[in-house]
Amino acid sequence: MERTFLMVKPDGVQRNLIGEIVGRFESKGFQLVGAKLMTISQELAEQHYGEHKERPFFGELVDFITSGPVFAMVWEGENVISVGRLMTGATNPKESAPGTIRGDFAVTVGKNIIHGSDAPESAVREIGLFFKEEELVTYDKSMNNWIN
Ligand code: YYY
Ligand code: MG
Repeated sequence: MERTFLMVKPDGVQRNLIGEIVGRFESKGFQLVGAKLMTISQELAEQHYGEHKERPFFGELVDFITSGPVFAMVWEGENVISVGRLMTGATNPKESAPGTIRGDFAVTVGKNIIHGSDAPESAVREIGLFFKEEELVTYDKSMNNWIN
């Protein structure tokens, strides 16, 4: 089953949105297979956002993502990577549709509440950066027969 890495960023944690965000993915029918509240080190932040190293906002992005605890998660389900991105909404909240997490809760691109992997390769890479294999729990939910 497909997996993705999702993370409530420091602004989302401070704004008490962990439950709201977890609830949306649970209600949708995806399955949580790993989660932890943690503070990201400078090194992990630079690795996670490595693709943006040359971008002008890189320094601010790393400062922001290390500025307070985040809630890191792995979710599983059919098409969870692309659907997770749809539920997250456009990167810049001024373009995120209402009904998406960023559309409903964020105003500015620098504080856009949530991270989600954008492709199968980045999902595998990001899950590996944040979680050890033994921290991920594979389990059956009988409810899945009513979803998939
Ligand atoms: O994957 P996603 O988070 O939607 O966007 P990315 O293009 O990967 O950028 C990562 C992160 O960087 C974004 O969530 C906010 C920040 N950022 C920014 O501060 N300013 C920009 N112009 C673009 C992105
Ligand atoms: Mg991205």
